[in-house]
Formats: sequence, structure tokens, C-alpha cells
Amino acid sequence: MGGRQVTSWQGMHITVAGLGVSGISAARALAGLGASVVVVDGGDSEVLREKAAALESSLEGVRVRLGDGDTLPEGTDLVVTSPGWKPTSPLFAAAAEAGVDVVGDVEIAWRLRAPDAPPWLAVTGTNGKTTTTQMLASILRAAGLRTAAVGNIGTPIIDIVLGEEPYSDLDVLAVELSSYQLHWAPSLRAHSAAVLNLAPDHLDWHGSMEAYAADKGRIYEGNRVACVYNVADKATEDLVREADVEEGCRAVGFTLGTPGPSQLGVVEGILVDRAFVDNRQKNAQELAEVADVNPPAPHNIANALAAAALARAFGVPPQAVRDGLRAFRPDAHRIEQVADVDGVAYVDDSKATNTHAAEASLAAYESIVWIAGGLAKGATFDELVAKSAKRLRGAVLIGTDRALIREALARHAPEVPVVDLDRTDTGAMLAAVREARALARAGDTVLLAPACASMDMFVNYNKRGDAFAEAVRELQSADG
Ligand code: UMA
Repeated sequence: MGGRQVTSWQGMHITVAGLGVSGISAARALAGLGASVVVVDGGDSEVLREKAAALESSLEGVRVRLGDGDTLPEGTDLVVTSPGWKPTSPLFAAAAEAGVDVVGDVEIAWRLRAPDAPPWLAVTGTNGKTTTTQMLASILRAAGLRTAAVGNIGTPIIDIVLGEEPYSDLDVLAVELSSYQLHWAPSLRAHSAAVLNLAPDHLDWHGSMEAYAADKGRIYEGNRVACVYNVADKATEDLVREADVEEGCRAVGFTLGTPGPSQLGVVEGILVDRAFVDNRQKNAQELAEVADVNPPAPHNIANALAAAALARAFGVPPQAVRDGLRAFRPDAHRIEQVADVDGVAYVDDSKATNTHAAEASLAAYESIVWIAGGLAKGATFDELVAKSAKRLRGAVLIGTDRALIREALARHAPEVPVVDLDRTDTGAMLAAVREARALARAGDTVLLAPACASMDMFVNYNKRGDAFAEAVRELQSADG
């Protein structure tokens, strides 16, 4: 990588909001560039104190203030926020009052990148972001390119653009961006970007669906080669239309149906490209088979098409799309089959923390015993249940907001047997799996797709998925 683009950080007084993954990365980078950094965090736990001590002792020029995330430190020139902080946070009101800008860590990464830095292929959407970004990275690797999957996926982008090992000398980045990160990254300009889908989520953070969509749409701003949208989700296409892009940048759709010109889609079990081919009015290029997608559930084929579109926009050959999709393995807790017991498949989709994700999950199986419930985050379940009713053999409900799902089942699927466990303790998962097994018949799928957040019963969705797998194993060993 060449020299840095910005040289004016020396002596700047920067307040970093949040002592989490992004805040620590931003503080390190900015202090390393000569800025004087104060990290503020509203929390004051043992863990945070340990993190604060480690950060302060490892770098000159960084101070941490715990237990007060609201007041702006005296003399602040710029606030760099972590994504989780709401725009309505008092700290930002204080910054506005003082005439101080607020930007996110992604914005800083964009400003810090070297002139010859690798381009960004960016992915957002309500659901499927992480999987699509990983598929994209796998395809890019199969094409022999040096790449990393970064951003909301867990690796802060600042670490990458500063060229720290093992990230130096990459050819291209596969970047997952959340709506929060996009909100705080006004000057970001990707090579190409995709919005996978748009459904209500995080509305408490954004304030409204319009504001949420507008932040997602920011990913298309200034794209150079392709804005990739979902043909089945008109809202994503609208965002492309509203975006201000570079001359010559194309709108490219992906669809589970037969693709039109400038689209990628599916024809008789084959993923085909009618966007990045010569004479796209007449020609189509075979990329891969549906069976190459892991798992080949409809929403995941859509993810694969979006990843393929971004890779093709970057000039990746068709063969690499197939090889990359074949090499891709999904993360745990995302439609992960954990066991097959007496002809019944047990599938963990604990990552389905909202109704949109659960709907995609339920659409992937024909006959389902559904384990659902948890924290609803203000969601309603009528549409989800109405759309999925015909696939349900039965339902087992757990968690704080289970009554909302029970009532939706009573309205739209009165025939479906429902077990309401009336429990929110961690051990409830074993009971839920037992009840599900009693309802299931050979050929059915017992599917954990809660449509809710997990924090009422578990530390996070990973632990919820682990508890499910553990419960299935206990059933197996009790049988054996
Ligand atoms: N904090 C406050 N006041 C606030 C909010 C937070 O003091 O009002 C403090 C907390 O005490 C905590 C710190 O800020 O110490 C946490 O900051 P954060 O919530 O922004 O989390 P990070 O650890 O910096 O992680 C963030 C992303 N988190 C969120 O967007 C909530 C991570 O995405 C991302 O992987 C990481 O940056 C690196 O880019 C996680 C996520 O849940 C996976 N994302 C959401 C999603 O995918 O749905 C958007």
C-alpha cells in the first residue's frame, strides 16, 4: 500500500464513542496517526475497565472515560462513533451544539485509505449480509484474488485499510455494512454494491422505515461499476434509482426466476448471468448449478446470485463463481442441520432473529415443526404466520413474547397444534425440542427459527443455537 491520503490528524482532539470492537480499532488508528484520543463509554463494567487499562497502557495519546457516554469532552474537534450509538444520543446533541462533526469508523476507514488502496465491493440488506459477503469473498478467492471479508461481519475496516498484517497487499475487499455504519459514512464510494432486501428492522435506532431505507440506500452512492438490486424487492430497485452514481455505472438485478437483460437469475436449476456478457439481449452465461449453493434454500440462492453479481462486476470469470460457491461453508446457526433422528431433520436457524429471516427459513422446508419465540422487538407476526401456515405440522413456543406468535397462529393457522411452553429459562430449550419431537413425523423438519431476539433467555443467538443442538444431542443419547 502507498502513502496515507490524510495527514492532518496530528494534534487533533478526537472523541471516540464506544469501547467496543470498532471504538478500540478507531482509537488505536487515530492515536497512531498522532491524534489525541478520548474514548467515552456509558458502561462501567469490570470487562470495560480491563479493556480501558489495556488500551491506555498500550498507546500514548489515548484516554478512556467510563460511566459517562453523554457529555462531550472539552476541546473535541471530531467525534468518531461506533455503529451501535443512536443518532439521538445526547453526546451527538452536545457535538451539534458545539459545531463538531460526528462520523463513524467506516467513514474514517474510507478517509484513511491510501490512493492505491483496494476497491470495496459492499453488501447490505436486512438479512443475508454476512452469508453473501462470505460467499463473495470465497468467489474472489477462487479467482485467485487476495481479499478479506470485513466490516459488520466482525473485522473493523480501519484495521484493514491501515494495512496491518495479515491485511496488507489485498486486491479487493468484501465489505459487509450495516444500516448503522452507512448512516455514519457519508463519503464512502464503493466500486459496486448490493442491497439484498429491505424489511422493517432496527426501527428503534433509525426512527422510521424511510430513514432506515435511506441509510441502506447510501451504499449505492458514487458506485462506479454496478448497483446490484433484488428484482423481487422493489424497494431495493427504488434505492438504485435514487442514487447518484458515477457515469456508466449499471443497475444489475438478481432474481430467482428467468433473468432479463442486465440481470442474473435461475434457468432450469442453473445460475445464469445476462448482465456481464457480450450482447446481453441475446446471450446468457452459465455460472453454477443451484446444487452448488450451500444450502440451496431459495433465500440463499438469492444471496449467491447477489455475490456472483458483485464478483462479475469486478471481472471475475464464471468458473470462479462456481468454484467459490462450492467452497463456501455457511456459519453455524444459519440453517444448520444439526442431526437427523428417526427421519426427522433438526435444523438450527437461531440467526433468524426477525420475522423476515424466519419467513425465508420456513420457506425452505415443506413440513415443519417450528420452534419460535423470544423478544419480538416491536414486530408483528400475522404476515409471517399467514405465509407459512401451510408448511406447519406444529409449533412450540418459548420466550417472553410468545403470546404474540400464539395469537397470530390462532388467527391464521387455527388447525396447527401449538405447545406454549410458558417458560423463559435457559433449560426450556430441552423441553421445546422434546415437544417438537412428539409433534414431528418422519420426513418433517424441526426448525428453530425464532423470529425473535434471544436475550430474554440466552446471552446471544449463538448460545440459543448451541442450546438447541445440545438438546437434540441429549434426545439422541437418551434414545441410544
Ligand atoms: N455504548 C454506549 N452508549 C450507547 C451505545 C453503546 O456507551 O448508546 C457502548 C457500549 O457500552 C459498548 C460499545 O459502545 O461498550 C459498543 O459499541 P457498538 O454497539 O457499536 O459495538 P462494537 O463492539 O463496536 O461492534 C460494532 C457492530 N455493532 C453494532 O452495530 C451494534 C458490530 O456488528 C460489528 O461487527 C463491529 O462494530 C465491527 O464493525 C454486530 C451487530 O450486531 C455484529 N450488528 C448489527 C446487525 O448485524 O444487525 C447492525
